[in-house]
Amino acid sequence: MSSDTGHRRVSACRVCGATALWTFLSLGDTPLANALIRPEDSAGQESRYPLVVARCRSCGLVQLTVTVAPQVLFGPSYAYFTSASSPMVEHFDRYAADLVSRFGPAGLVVEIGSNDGALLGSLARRGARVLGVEPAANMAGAANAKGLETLNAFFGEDTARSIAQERGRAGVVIANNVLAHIDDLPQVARALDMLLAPDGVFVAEFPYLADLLQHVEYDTIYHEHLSYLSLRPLRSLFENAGLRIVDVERQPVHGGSLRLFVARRGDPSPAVRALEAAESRDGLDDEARYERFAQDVAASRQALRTLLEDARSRGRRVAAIGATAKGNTLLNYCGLTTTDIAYIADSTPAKQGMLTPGAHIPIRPESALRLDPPDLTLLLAWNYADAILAKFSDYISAGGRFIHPIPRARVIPA
Ligand code: DWN
Ligand code: ZN
Repeated sequence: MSSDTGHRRVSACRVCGATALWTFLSLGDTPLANALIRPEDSAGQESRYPLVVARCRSCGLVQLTVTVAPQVLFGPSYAYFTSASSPMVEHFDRYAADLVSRFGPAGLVVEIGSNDGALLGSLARRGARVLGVEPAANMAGAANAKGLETLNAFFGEDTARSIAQERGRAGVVIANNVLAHIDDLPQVARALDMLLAPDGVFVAEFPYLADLLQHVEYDTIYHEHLSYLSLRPLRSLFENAGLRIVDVERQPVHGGSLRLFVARRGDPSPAVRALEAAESRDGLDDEARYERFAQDVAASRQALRTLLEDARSRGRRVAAIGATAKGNTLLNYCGLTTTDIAYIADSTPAKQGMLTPGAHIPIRPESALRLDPPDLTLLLAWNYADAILAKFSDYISAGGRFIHPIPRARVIPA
C-alpha cells in the first residue's frame, strides 16, 4: 500500500494469481464513491484513484487494477445504510423467508458485511440464531442497538476461527454485496471452510457481470467493487478451498444479481450448468465482448450529456434522486457539476447536508423534490426506478419527469 493515499496497484489476479491482466476500460481518476464531503471542507484536496478495469486472461475474473485499503473505504464510518431503501428491506425479508424454508433451523447463521442488520433482523424474526460481522463501526453499532449481535470486524481466517471456537461452526454463512469488495478472495474462501459446519452452506448475493455488460451498468464500477463476478472464476476460487457451487438463482436487485449456494458436497444443479453455458454463449470468455462494452459505455456517457445539454438549452432545471455510490461514478465520469444537477434528494439522514465527492453536488432530503421540484430528475438510484416513480407519482402528475441514465439516457414516463 502506498501510505499517503492507502492504495496499491494490482499486478496479479485476485482469484488465480496470474499476471496476465488485460485492461479494457478506464473511467478516469475518481474520488471514492462514498467519500461524501462536509460543505465546510469543500475547498480541501480530495484523493483520487484510477478507476481502471481489467480481465484475467487465465481465470476470467474481471477486476479493478488498484486496491484501496478497506479501512479507508469501510471503517470506521460508512454512508450506505441498507434500511434507507425500502425495496432492499423488502428484498431481504423475502430472502430470509427463502433461506428459512430451504434450510429450516440451521443452527448458527452468520452474515458477513451485515450492514445495519436488515437481513439479520428478518432472519431473527423467523427464529434463526444470528450473528453479524461488519467492518464499519457505525453499521455494527446500528445493528447492535436493534438487538442484533454484530461483531465489528473484517471477515477473514482470524474472525472465522474465533467464531467457530466460541460459538461452534455455522450452518449457514451469508455474504450479500460483499464478495466484490474483498481483495484477498482465496483467504476468505479458506475462512469459509473453517467456519462452515460439515453440512453448512455459504450463500452469497452480488451484482452479476452478465447484467452489468448487457445493461451497460458502468456506474456500478467504483473502488469498493474490486471484482465483477461471474461463475467461471468463482468456481475455481471455491474449488481451491474444497467447496463447490451447488445452486444459483438470478435476482433482480442492484441491476441484476446472482444468489449463489456453495457447499462441501453435491453436484451443480441444472441452473448452474445452464448459466455456465449462457456465459459462454453471451461471450463472457471473449475479449471482443469487453471491447464492445467499453464502446457502449462511451456512447452512454455521450447520450446523457446530450440529453442534459438539450434540457439546459430549453431552460429546464434538473435535479437527481439517490446519492448513490454508483451515482458518483456516473457524475464524475460524465463530467457533471452543479451547473447540470442542482441537488440530489436522498432518504438517508447521514447523507443529507453533505456534498458528493468530486462533483460537489448538495444532498437534500427527499422532500426537496416536492418543495423545490425540478423539471427533470436524474435517477442515480435507477435500480429502484419502479419504487421511486410510484413514490413520486404526484411529482409526475404535476408535469415532472425522470431521466433514466442507462443503458442510454431517456426521459420517463415518456
Ligand atoms: O455494494 C454496494 C451496494 C449494494 O450498495 C455498495 N458498495 C454501496 C451501495 O451502492 P449504492 O449506493 O449505489 O446503492 P443503492 O442501494 O442504489 O443506494 C440507494 C440510495 O438511494 C440510498 O442512499 C437511499 C436512496 N434512496 C432514496 O433516496 N429514495 C433510495 C430509495 C429506494 C428511495 O426511494
Ligand atoms: Zn485469474
